[in-house]
Amino acid sequence: MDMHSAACPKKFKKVAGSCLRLFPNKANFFNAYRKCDKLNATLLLHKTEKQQEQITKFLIDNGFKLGKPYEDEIWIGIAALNTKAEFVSEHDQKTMKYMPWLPGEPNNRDGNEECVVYTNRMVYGYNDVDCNLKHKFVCEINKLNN
Ligand SMILES: [Ca+2]
Repeated sequence: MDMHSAACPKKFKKVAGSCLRLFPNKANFFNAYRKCDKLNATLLLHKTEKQQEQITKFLIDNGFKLGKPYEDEIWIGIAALNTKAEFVSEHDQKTMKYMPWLPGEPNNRDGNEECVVYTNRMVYGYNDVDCNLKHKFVCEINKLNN
């Protein structure tokens, strides 16, 4: 292996400049977040449309049935748990420049949707949902400056 290449930890796979690890067992947002944190990782974030495409391909290749709505949705590391109810990266509370919301989202249904999942309703994108729902998740370690 090239000494200059940023190797990923065991069980993580290098995708689009990040190391990703899939967790097929569903958990609520908080437990998923903690699980990633213990691995010095964060919940998945998309930084650009190109990176989103590469990661989506990786997810599909790894058995995620993202083509079917409401099945196999994946937690994204974005939440609006702050006092301003603003969607930010939960890890560092920074505003995300790239947030591919699905049409009509975020809609904060019943005033109870403060976390974000990656899902498919004809197109791939974000939906705000109840943080206590259980979903699969991906932990990410950022390796490259992008
Ligand atoms: Ca919603």
